[in-house]
Amino acid sequence: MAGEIDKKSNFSKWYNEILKKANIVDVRYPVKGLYTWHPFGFKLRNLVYNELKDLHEDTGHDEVRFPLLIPKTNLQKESEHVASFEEEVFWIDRAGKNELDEPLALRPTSETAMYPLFAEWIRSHTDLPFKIYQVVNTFRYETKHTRPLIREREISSFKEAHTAHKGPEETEEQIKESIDIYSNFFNSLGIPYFITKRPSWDKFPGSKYTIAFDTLMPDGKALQIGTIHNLGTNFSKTFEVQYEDSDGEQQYVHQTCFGISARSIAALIGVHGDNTGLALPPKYAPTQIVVIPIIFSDEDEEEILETCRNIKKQLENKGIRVEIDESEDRPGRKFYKWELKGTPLRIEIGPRDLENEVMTLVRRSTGDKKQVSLENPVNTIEKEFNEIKKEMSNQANKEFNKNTNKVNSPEEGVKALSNGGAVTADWCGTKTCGKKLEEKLSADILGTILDSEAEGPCIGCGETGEKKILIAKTY
Ligand code: A5A
Ligand code: MG
Ligand code: ZN
Repeated sequence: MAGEIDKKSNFSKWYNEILKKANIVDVRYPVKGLYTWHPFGFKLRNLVYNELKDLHEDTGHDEVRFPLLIPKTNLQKESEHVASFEEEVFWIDRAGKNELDEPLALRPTSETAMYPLFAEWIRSHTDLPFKIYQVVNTFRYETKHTRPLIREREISSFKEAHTAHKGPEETEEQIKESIDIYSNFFNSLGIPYFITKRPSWDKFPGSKYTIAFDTLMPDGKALQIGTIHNLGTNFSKTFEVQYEDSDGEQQYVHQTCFGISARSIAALIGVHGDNTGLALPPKYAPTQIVVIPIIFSDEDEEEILETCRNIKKQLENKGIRVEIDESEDRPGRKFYKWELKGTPLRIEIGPRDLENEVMTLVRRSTGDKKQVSLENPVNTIEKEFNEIKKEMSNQANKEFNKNTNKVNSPEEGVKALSNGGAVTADWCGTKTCGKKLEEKLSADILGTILDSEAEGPCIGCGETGEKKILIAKTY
């Protein structure tokens, strides 16, 4: 992006600029919080979501599609759920000239759309576990600062999964599986994350508890990129979702739900991008390789182009997404254009390369350049892709770990958080102390680190520490 905007010191501006320059989304739709995907952005989105869908399918979740509109009485059945979403719901109460008999809500999430039908679909213990997901748009009238992909009012790419089980043990097993699915997903994107159990005051409305994935964005703020909720029997009692157990008794199912949005794309862009533009792991780049002929004279032209096309064909036959840039632009201009789009690998072929029977490879992530034989390009490229992926993950992890530090007092916390990032601390586990701590640090308790134990006393009140918590400023 001509290197003008610095990602770290001016993240908001960098982010908006990259969404525009790299053709991810257009923000000029005339309704606040609604954004339009460009073709390039949507290709990237689909590559990422195909992985997410595969991970669900591979673990036995089947895709469904429920309607967008929820009757008011259904939405309002679960009291804790509706109380929390009340302020965020868009309503339809008219159609043409007529007022509707019953207002319809645009789904803010689909529990109350789905579970009345779960009561019909689930009859017997042989129907369990029951595992479905859908990728849809949902609507929330967000009052905090809206941002493309990060805080949308039309959550354009909402993946929500919903499961039902016989009892609490099976439900805990499902939570573990969902944590695995999300871990695999973010590992594959090279996005580092914390997994925490949200404090009671920040759990999903209507759930017993919430497990959340958070990453750190370049401005040092934490972004919640996925959540997993144990719903217990709260919703099944409300919507009468029962099954007949092996003794012929009626039992309420135990439920979970878990969601991911386009925040996963925002994180991918934010974590790996740099002042030149996007940087994408090979698996997710709409164009994985660009081949650039370096032509100095008419004499060389034909043979160079021939070689470029030949390489392209060999790679394409293996399903690698590759393009040749045969435009009239000068090479430097081409390099810049494909770097901005995050193309992970550039192949340059010029007269010198031909002479030596090599091609020049340039990695987007590091700028590293090397010559490799023209023989067997598929093998070479597959190896390159693996290394690039590893390198990008390592780089992201390094940054993430550098920005996560243990503190032993609120003062240390304030100081550490002033540079952005997250801090870990020992905590007594009480809400009053937690709330005070959040105020003192002007930051949020993301939650308790799973399976952690405190090493010392609570940094808030000095009482016995129970758990290790993560604290960060958040979006
Ligand atoms: N039914 C469950 C899964 C649910 O709705 N959970 S949730 O409210 O936590 O949302 C799931 C995920 O969607 C969140 O973890 C967050 O990453 C993302 N999300 C929430 N609100 C969003 C918004 N306004 N814009 C973009 N993403 C959002
Ligand atoms: Mg909310
Ligand atoms: Zn305390």
